Amino acid sequence: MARTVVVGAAQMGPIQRHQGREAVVERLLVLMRKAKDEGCELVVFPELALTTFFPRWYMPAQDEVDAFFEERMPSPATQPLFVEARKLGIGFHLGYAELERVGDSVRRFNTAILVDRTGRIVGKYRKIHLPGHDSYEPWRPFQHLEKRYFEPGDLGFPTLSAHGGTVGMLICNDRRWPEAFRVLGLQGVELVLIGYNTPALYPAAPSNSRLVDYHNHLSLKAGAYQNGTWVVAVAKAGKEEGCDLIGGSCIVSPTGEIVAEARTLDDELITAECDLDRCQDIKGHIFNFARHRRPENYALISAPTPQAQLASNHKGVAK
Ligand code: CDV
Repeated sequence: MARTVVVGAAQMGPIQRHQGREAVVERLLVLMRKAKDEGCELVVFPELALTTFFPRWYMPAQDEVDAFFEERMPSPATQPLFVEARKLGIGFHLGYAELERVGDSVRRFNTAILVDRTGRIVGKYRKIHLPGHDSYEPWRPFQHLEKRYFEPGDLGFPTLSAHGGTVGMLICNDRRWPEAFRVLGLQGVELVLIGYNTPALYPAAPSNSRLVDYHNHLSLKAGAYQNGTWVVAVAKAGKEEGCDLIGGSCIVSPTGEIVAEARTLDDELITAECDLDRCQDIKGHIFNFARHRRPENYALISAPTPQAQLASNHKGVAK
């Protein structure tokens, strides 16, 4: 029996700071219903999809930061997503800022969840590669304080059985790291769901800004091909609080080809029929891990970064 999943990538246009959760959830519901109308059984929303991308600001008061976090999922504001998913019989993937209280301590993560077609949370991933910096850097046109506001994910790179296949999640900067894709690939992943918020300007190396869209697709296509997996990558795009975010949401086949791509920087749904059995064309041949991998030569990959490399990374401006 064919294992075909119709997936929707629900790109979002910008969310301004004054826009509340309820208004954002309304937009997500419109996209979810459209996905259902177009035959999707799964719809994928971006990273930190409920608020503006707040790490662009330095906020000394923790209360101000915490206003962007969700202590409960679902919450009264997000419950309509779960209710509608159940009513429509559609799964969804959602990125949000997660605040977890354990006794007296508070932990904060950049998180994504997978919700099944009955409205039940069946998977969670906490972003591991946190880009940016942890203190205010006045030279930047905007901040990128993910290292200040989140701690690195503590769940590893899990996969789960869903939609007839093996599903994994990455969040934004993770997609640039072959190691992240490979750890999913080694678990037989067939569908990788990724949300992102990527500024069009890369302040630390401005001459690379012209390549931001290219590097987005390069990473997604390489991750898909090298691991024989479908990839669904979804942006929050457009001019958000004066900061331009790239679009380019896309669905990539296991051969590394983009089969659907967003054309706007607004709320936009793209869809594709993902035949999970096509993963075998790659997994069973050119990237047949069991036959061709040589892990005895890869020890450096999982060892701490060598001293010589650390020294060269510290030359120039901090990134
Ligand atoms: N949200 C992100 O992780 N954004 C990074 C930017 C800062 C480079 C990204 O990798 O797209």
